[in-house]
Amino acid sequence: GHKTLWVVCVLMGISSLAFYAMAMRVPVVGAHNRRQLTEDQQKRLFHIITAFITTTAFLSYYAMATGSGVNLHTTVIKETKLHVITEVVKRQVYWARYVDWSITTPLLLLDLSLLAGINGASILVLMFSDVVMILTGLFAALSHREAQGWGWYAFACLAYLNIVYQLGYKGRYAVANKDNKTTAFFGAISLFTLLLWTIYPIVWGIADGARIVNVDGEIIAYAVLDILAKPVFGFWLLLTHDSMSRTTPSI
Ligand code: RET
Repeated sequence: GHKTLWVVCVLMGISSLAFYAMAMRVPVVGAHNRRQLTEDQQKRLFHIITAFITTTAFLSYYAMATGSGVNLHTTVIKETKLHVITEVVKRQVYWARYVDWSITTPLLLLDLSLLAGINGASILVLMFSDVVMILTGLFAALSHREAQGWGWYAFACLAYLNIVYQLGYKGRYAVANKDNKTTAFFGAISLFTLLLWTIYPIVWGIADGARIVNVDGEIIAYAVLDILAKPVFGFWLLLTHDSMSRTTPSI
């Protein structure tokens, strides 16, 4: 478990450096005209947002690997009618994940929103639902009673369904105004995102919630998901976006 946390920490650090280097290579001075300047600034925005995402994950994995982002949490399993607790279960809760996710998942949605050209109000709705999803997920993880925890989990799932709706319908509607390449690329990367994100609540349910999988298994599952959702997503987005704006004239 511990080794995995360090490996991901290093990977996130290296990806961040790569994204900052890529951001610096986007020219913002010496543009030929105003439109070119705006396009370069927009491009740099994607690079910066994506670099922030992996930087946050780097810090959170550093916290988890060194043992500062984790708490030993007690859940009541059995109690008598007079509320005498007769059975508890203790498990590590890596709360640093939720701090990471509350910053990075809105930024991931911002990347996708800017790609699709979703309007400001819908971006706000997406980000609000996202923060609700992560914070109610944190409350689920920190519950001392199982039923209470599943209640929070249900609220988080509702918020997630709204994200799927907003991105799936509003996103597709907005991107239809853009060129064919952008539409196709948004279709692919948003599908990748939604499929990947759907695995998180499943892992949570099996590991954190039902405790069928132990803490080591949980660490490995989230590690794989986080690498796909952040560095792999990031390189895919930036490299594709770079090559698209080189070949398609923007109108
Ligand atoms: C929780 C538990 C409660 C129910 C739901 C969840 C969803 C979490 C998601 C997390 C995505 C994280 C990403 C991290 C980036 O690296 C909080 C697990 C619905 C969708 C993409």
